[in-house]
Order: sequence, then C-alpha cells, then structure tokens
Amino acid sequence: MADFDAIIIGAGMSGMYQLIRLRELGMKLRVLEAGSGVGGTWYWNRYPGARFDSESYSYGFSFDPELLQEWSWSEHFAPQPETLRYLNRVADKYDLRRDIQFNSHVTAAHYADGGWTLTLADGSRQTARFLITAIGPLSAPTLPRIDGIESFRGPCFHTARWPHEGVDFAGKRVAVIGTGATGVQTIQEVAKTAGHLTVFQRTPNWCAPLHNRPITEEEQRRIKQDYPAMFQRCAETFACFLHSADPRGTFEVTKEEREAFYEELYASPGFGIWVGNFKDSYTDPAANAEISDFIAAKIRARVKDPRVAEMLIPRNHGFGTRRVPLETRYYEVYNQPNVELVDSKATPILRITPTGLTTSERDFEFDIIICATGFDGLTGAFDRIDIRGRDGVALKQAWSAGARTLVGMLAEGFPNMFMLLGPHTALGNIPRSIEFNVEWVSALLAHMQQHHLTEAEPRPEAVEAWMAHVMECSIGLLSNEVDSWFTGVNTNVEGRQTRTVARYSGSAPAYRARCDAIAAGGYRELRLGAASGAAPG
Ligand code: NA7
Repeated sequence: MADFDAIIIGAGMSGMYQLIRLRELGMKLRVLEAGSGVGGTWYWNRYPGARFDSESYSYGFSFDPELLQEWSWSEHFAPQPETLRYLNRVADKYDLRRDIQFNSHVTAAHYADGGWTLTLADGSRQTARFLITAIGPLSAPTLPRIDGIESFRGPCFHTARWPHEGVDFAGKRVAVIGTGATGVQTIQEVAKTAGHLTVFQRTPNWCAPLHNRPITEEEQRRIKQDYPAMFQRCAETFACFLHSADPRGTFEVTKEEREAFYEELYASPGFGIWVGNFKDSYTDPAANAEISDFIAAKIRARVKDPRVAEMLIPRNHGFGTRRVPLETRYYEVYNQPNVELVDSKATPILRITPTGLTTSERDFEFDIIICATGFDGLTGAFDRIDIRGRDGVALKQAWSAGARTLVGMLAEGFPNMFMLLGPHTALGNIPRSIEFNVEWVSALLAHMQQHHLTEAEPRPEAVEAWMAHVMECSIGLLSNEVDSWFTGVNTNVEGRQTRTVARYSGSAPAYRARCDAIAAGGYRELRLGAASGAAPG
C-alpha cells in the first residue's frame, strides 16, 4: 500500500494548482518542495528587477473568479515580490501548505510494481501510485563553467539562488556575467546603486522596452470586469499572450507603413514587438532582417558611445529568434559613468580569482559576482533527479538523444508519471499552459478512478506520432538556427552543445486540440490498465 495516491514534485504554480484539482478527486496527496515556501520560479528568482514580461492580469490563475476579483495587481508587469505574495495568498486561501512538505529535495524517483518510490536528500522515502512532476522548464540553474569559481572570496551567486536577505550594492564593485532576460533585468537595477558595474556579455540579445507603469483605479475596474474576455483571448493566441501575430507579411506593406508599425509596437507595452509583429518575421530571413535593422537603429540612438552601441547589437542571430528580454532603460545604463561593458567573446573570462576575475586581456577586482547564466532548460530539472521507470531504465538515458514524450506530459517506459511542464508542452504565457495541463492530467486521473484503472503509459506508436508532429512544427523557424535554451544548448552543461528540437513550437491552441482529442477519444493513445503486481484501486 503506497503512502500517497499521488506525489507532486514542486510547489510552484503548476504544483499548487495540481494539488487543488486532485483534492477534488479525494486523493491522498503530498507535495514535495525543495524550497521553504511556495512559488517556484517566483520563490527562487529574487534578484532585483525580477518581474513579469506578461501582463500581470494575463499571468494570474484564471480558475477562481472570486480570487480574480479579490486580487489587484499594482503594475501592468508586476515585480517578483508581488507575485510571490499573490502565490502565498493562493496557498492561504486553499490551505495548500497542509499537504506540502517544504525543504524536501527529491533526489530519486523509481518506478516498480505499479507505483513510485521517491527518495529525499535526507535519505527518507515516500511512495505513491502516481508521480506528478511540477518542476518547471527553467528551474535548474547553471553556473558558468569557469575555472576558480569556488575561489572567489566575496559573494558569488546565481540569480536563481539570490540570498533571501537581499544584497546591498551601494559603493560596491559588481560583476554581472550573462545578458539574457535575467541579466538585463538585473543589470538595469544594480546599475542604479553599484559603485561600479562591469557587465560580461558573451552574446548580445535583442531587447525591447517593457513600458511598465502602475495600474490606475479605472484600469483596475476594467480589468476585473473583462477577465472572461481577456482569458478567452489568451486561449486563442499562438502562445497564450494578449498579443498575436499581425496577419500581414512584412513586404505586403510599404516601407513607410512597416516603419510606422514597428514604431507603434516599440512604443507599446509588453511582448507586442515580438509576438505581435508581422507573421513572417521569424520564418523569412529578409523579413527578419527588416525588424532587426529597426531595433539596431534604436540601440544606436539610445547608446551614446558608438563603440558600445555596436557591441550591444547582435550579429549572430536576428531579432526574436531567441527570447526577447524586455527592458526599462537598459541601453541607457551603458551611458552611465559607473558601468562598463566587456565583450566576453573577444576577451573570454579565463578564470575567477579570489579577488575578481581574469580575462584574456586583463585582471578585474570585484566585491560581488552575479551569475545571470541561465538554466539547463526544459529537461535539466528532470536530469537532476534520478528518475527510473520500468526495468530500472533511467529517464536521462532514455532521453539521451533528446526527450521523447506524448504531448510533453507522458513518457513511454515511465508509467504513472505525468509531467506538467515537460518538454514539448506549449510554453509562452506559462500559467495558461499550466492550467490546461493540470486539468488534462486531472481529467485523466478522474477517468482512471472511474474505470478502476491503476496504470497509464503512452503507447509507442502514439509517442512516435507526437514526436513527428513536434519535428514538423519546428521546420522553417529561424530560431532553430540559433543557440539558446529554445534549441537545448547550454555551454555550461556536458552534452548540451548541439542544437536539438528541444521544445514544442506549434501553437498553444493546436497543442490543446491534440490533447483534447486524446481525452475525447477515450485515451486510446495510452495503455490504461491494472498495474502488474498492484490490485486495481
Ligand atoms: P539565458 O537566456 O540562457 O541567458 C544566459 C546568459 O548567460 C547568456 O547571456 C549567456 O551567454 C550567458 N552565459 C552563460 N554561461 C556563460 C559563461 N560561461 N560565460 C559568459 N556568459 C555566459 O538565461 P536567463 O536566465 O537570462 O533567461 C532564461 C529564461 O528565464 C528566459 O528566457 C525567461 O523566459 C525566463 P550566451 O548567450 O550563451 O553566449
């Protein structure tokens, strides 16, 4: 007899919502969470300046109309402390903590005889029939592989492991390594107080203005009134954002119209400039060059020193083919006398020393080193747990040539394991995907309960067909020709140097339609039955 019907790993947004939904099935549940509180991404990423790039109201949970009316977001793009408060409010409202075991780092999950045995870092074990991973697509932080990183005498930390007590930069010599979405948010904030800030940029990214501002009372009223229509819009767009691609092609309009449209997007809040652009912006190299040139001109206009401006303009990829960091006066930071930009491709960091770091050109002294060096995306969090399925086969091994899933939520050979944000689920405005996936898994478990079924596993032919669809969706995207976590590349992780089709790049509506069809057809893509060695429940 297992300790629990289901164990959920992770108490971020997906784990929290899954707990709420599975309680409705009367299941005995346990959530195991490595942190000391709920919130996942918003619990861990406490670096200064961390905030949404999705409009706040489009990001919150949609399932509870009462909560939607009770909670008021203060800004169009809320900062991390507010989001963490919001998620704690949800945990309070649903009394979630009674089923969550905090400070519990899962090191292994092994399947046998119809159930899973989980091992924690303290050596303790817990068993459950169902294992639900709610471990996030960007939750395994990676420090730079640079010699001597352990030797630095001052504070040196990854942005996703930011000290809870905060960090004072006043008058300090600070280094930031990395200029992705996280680095950009961090840099623009740290530059305000640091004595001297040195940014080590290996690859510049194309950034665009966030245009954040407080939500007025009138806007608040309208937001609360319009929630159903707004969530309906999110359900219809490609990536669940409020923005969707313009149906026109870049060259269907005149040069003047094109420029005017780019200007309008650049002046508008949020991801419109990225996901609301001309429909061929990320598939047609000539179209992509147009928007890239437009953004490059903006960078040149905003950065006073032409040498620095040129350093900030990406050369090896076009606009929007990697995740676009949204910024607030990021480029102007480089006009400040206390900020220096170092090209880490031209002059690589050779080693970190007790007092700073050494590049191929010179020595630097620092009080604090911040690593905004990203995550082992999509599959990294899975790799960090010793997950073994049928016959002791390791998931890491099974996925050594790339993840293989059915709709990103199930893996062949790993019965009764459901991945809420596994590779090949629709990403984008993530909470929208979380709600769908949680509800899909909950419906499957309800179906199993109803029919006295105890084991679920995807059929090989269904996995094959899904993987063919994943591959097909990726054809023709310019983003596939660029190194980033989108293409499974992380230079700091062994074996992640070559591009793969690491994510699902179809639309969220198409993704949901496929999942819905599986459910509507009675789950024929799954082998559902009584587990060998386990009595039907
Ligand atoms: P990203 O986007 O993966 O960015 C990581 C950055 O760190 C990027 O600029 C990297 O340069 C840089 N990096 C990584 N390792 C090194 C080393 N060893 N030396 C120098 N520079 C390095 O991660 P983020 O946290 O910014 O964003 C991840 C997602 O979180 C984001 O897309 C949002 O959706 C939320 P590189 O480009 O590899 O040359």
